[in-house]
Amino acid sequence: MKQGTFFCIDAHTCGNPVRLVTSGHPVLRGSTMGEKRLDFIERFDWIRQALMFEPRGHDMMSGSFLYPPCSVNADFSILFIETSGCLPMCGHGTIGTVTAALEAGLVKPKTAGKLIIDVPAGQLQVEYQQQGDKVTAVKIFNIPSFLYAKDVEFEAPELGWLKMDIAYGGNFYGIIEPQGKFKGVDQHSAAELLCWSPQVRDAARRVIDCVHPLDHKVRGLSHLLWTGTPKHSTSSAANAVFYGDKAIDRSPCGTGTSARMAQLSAKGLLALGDKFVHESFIGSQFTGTIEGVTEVAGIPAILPGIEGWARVFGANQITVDDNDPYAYGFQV
Ligand code: PYC
Repeated sequence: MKQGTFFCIDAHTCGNPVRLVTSGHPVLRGSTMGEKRLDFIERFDWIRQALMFEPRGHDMMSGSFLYPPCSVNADFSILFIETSGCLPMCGHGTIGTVTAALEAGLVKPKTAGKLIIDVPAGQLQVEYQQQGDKVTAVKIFNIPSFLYAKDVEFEAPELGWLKMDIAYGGNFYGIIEPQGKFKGVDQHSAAELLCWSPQVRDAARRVIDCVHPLDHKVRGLSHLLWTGTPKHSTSSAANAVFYGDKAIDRSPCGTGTSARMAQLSAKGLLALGDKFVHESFIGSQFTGTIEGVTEVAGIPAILPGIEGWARVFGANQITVDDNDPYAYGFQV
C-alpha cells in the first residue's frame, strides 16, 4: 500500500532546504548504502515523489532519511532524496541532516564533536561545533574528488559552442566558465540560467558519458556548475549549481564545491592546505579546503573539506493518502 504518515524536521543549509524524515522509513535491502539506495529507487520512489514534489515540496526540495550504520566504525547512515532522485552524496543535505539530527537528539555520537557517516557514495568523516543545544557549524571530510574530463566541447541550442571541464565531487559536475553569451553567474538571472541549463546538460550528455571508475552504478552528468565573480570580498569564487529539472542550489553546494576544488587543483590553481570560500547564487558561503591528496583508479584526486551551517525552522507531519489525486506529487 502506497500510503503513510511521515514526521519531518524542516531545515535549510545556507538557504537550501533539507527535510529530514524521522518516521515512516521503509526497510531496505542491501548491506551498503549504495545497495540500499538502489532498492529504495526500485521499490519506494513514491515516498520521495510524495515528499519532494509539489504540493508537499517544490523544485528545490531535498531531504534525507537516517539509517543504522552499514560499517562497524560508522555512527549512522544517510539516504538522500530530492526532486531528481536519490543523490549518491549531498553536501548541503549532510550539513542540514547532521544539524537537525543532533539538535533533536536523534543520534548519539561515539566521540563528541565527530561523526562517521555511511552514504551511498562512500564514508564521510564529520566534525561539528555546538553552542548549548544548537549546532553552529558542520565540516564534512568528503569522498575523493577528481577532474574527470577537460575541455569537453559541444554545441548547445541558445549558447552555441561551449567548452567545459567535468569533475566528480560525489556527483558529476559540468563546470562552465564565462564564455560567449554566458558572462558569469553575477551577470544573469536565475530564470536565464534555468532556461539554458537543461539544454546545456542534454547537449553535453550527447558527447560524453560520465561513469565513476570504481563504481559503475554512480554515473551520469547530473549537475552543472556555472561560475562567476562573487558579491562578497571574502569569497574566492561564486557559483550557481543547477540540479534536477528546475533547481538552482541556494547553498554553495557541497559536492559542487568539492568538484570545483578538484578541477582547480588538477589545473595547479589550488594546493593542499588552501582555503576556497565558495559563494552561492544568494551570497551564502561554504569554506572549502584541500585536506589531502590521493588517487582514484590512477586519477589524481583530492580529499575535500567543506564547512557550512544549517538552521532548523520547523517540524511537520505529512500524510500521503491515495484518496488524494496528488498524493505522489506533480511537476509542472
Ligand atoms: O550540496 O552537494 C550538495 C548539493 C547537491 C545538490 C544540491 N546540493
